[in-house]
Amino acid sequence: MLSLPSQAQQQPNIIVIYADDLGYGDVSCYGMNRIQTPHIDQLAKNGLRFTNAHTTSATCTPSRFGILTGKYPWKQKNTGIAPGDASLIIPTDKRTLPGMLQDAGYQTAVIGKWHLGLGNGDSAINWNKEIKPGPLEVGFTYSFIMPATLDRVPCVYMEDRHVVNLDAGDPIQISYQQKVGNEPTGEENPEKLKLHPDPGHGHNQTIVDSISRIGWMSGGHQAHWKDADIAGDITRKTIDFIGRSAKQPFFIYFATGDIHVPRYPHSMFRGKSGMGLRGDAILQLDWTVGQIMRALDSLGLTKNTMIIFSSDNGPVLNDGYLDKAVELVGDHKPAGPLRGGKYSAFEAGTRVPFIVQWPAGVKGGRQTDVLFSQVDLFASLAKLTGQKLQPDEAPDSFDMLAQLLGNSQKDRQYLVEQGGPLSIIAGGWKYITPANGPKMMPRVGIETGRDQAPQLYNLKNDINERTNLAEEHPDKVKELAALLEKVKTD
Ligand code: NG6
Ligand code: CA
Repeated sequence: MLSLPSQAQQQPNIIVIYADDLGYGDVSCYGMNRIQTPHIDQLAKNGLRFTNAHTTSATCTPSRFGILTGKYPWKQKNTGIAPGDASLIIPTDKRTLPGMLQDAGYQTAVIGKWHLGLGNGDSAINWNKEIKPGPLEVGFTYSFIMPATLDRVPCVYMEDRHVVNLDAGDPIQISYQQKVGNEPTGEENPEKLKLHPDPGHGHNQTIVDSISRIGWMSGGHQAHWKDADIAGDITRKTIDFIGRSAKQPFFIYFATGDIHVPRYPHSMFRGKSGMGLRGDAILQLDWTVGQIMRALDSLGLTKNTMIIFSSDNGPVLNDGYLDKAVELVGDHKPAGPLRGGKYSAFEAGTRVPFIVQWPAGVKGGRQTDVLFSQVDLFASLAKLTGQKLQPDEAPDSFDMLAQLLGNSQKDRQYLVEQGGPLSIIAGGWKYITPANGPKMMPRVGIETGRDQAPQLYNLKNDINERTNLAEEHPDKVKELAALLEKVKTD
């Protein structure tokens, strides 16, 4: 067992690389063999690879809420997938994970996808003026973001409180209710598209960079991002921030848009995976990770930087665009051995790749089956950096520092998953609460995990959740249902 890191090492730089919609089986160190992800594999080789780490939820906004607040998102209203004009859903009167690290002396940055709303909701966001509250009001020293998600307007970057590159003579207007301005839309002008939406999903509103999106936008032409450049742009911003902050501890929440739709990676990667744009986006994601590792190396920061690599929810092939992800997936299993996918209550919804590399504090080349939740990062990193949590802070976050560093194999006592219906895991058993609704989401081709009857799975020997043991073990069902009720009111 490693002893606790020395004083000097207790304030490592911390970079969370948060991929979007990357499945448990989508990188080669988790079983992908159609393409290789050498940089992500290198993290695993130098670090600790988790096989049983979870997001709080099977979609993006709630998982991001969970990681940054240390609170289960389903305990607060309005934490579902946010439209691009949503107001900020993170309370500004409680410490967040980055705010706690600021108190510990860190420079903190969010770079990449935000998708947690902006503004206080008193009036509609005016994209042409200063916008707050936002990342800077919830603990970040610096912010360079895509405000929502790549398939939603506004398709512009924001740096701190302003849209980047905005021409005052071409103001931005956004609506999720009706068309604004005269921009072409996917519905009216499909001939202008380089990537077509799947008619069953929508995504056929305003066209930006020859891709139609969800929502309507006019103006801001000079500020529009180019999808093929996003990975490079945010990687550059990250490396700049590392360079600027190299002398003090820094925390970067690097939320890449890969491999969410619309997938339109740089020409360096397009057509390179043989799996269509989804596979190409995985190659781009791996490149991004490599660039960040290289920058750390060149500044001599690798040894005392903790890199945490993970994803916000499980995989989906067709999430709205005809990008051939379904046709070209072949024998690749994006969720590895797991059942379900993004949106699902089955394991693939929330069990994701999770790797920790920190040469000064984590012995490399190891794997752990310990049950871990991303919501635990708050309390664990507070422990690491010597910050005391107040009773009302990060209420659902457990101190799992020893597990994060590979010094303990003790499972989280229980873990709640949100994939539509809630589930709870404890002692290797998983209970999915009964829920009405369809068993299948035909548009995305994913099983919801819903059933009107209680479901109980023994994950120790049935990781694929095939045999419902609820009838055989009514006492277990009762015990887990009661535990979940207790957690709900904690
Ligand atoms: C869904 C969108 C999907 C994606 C998702 C959010 C439709 C039909 N589907 O509602 O395309 O945007 O929301 O993904 O609109 S997430 O990873 O940001 O949660
Ligand atoms: Ca996502």
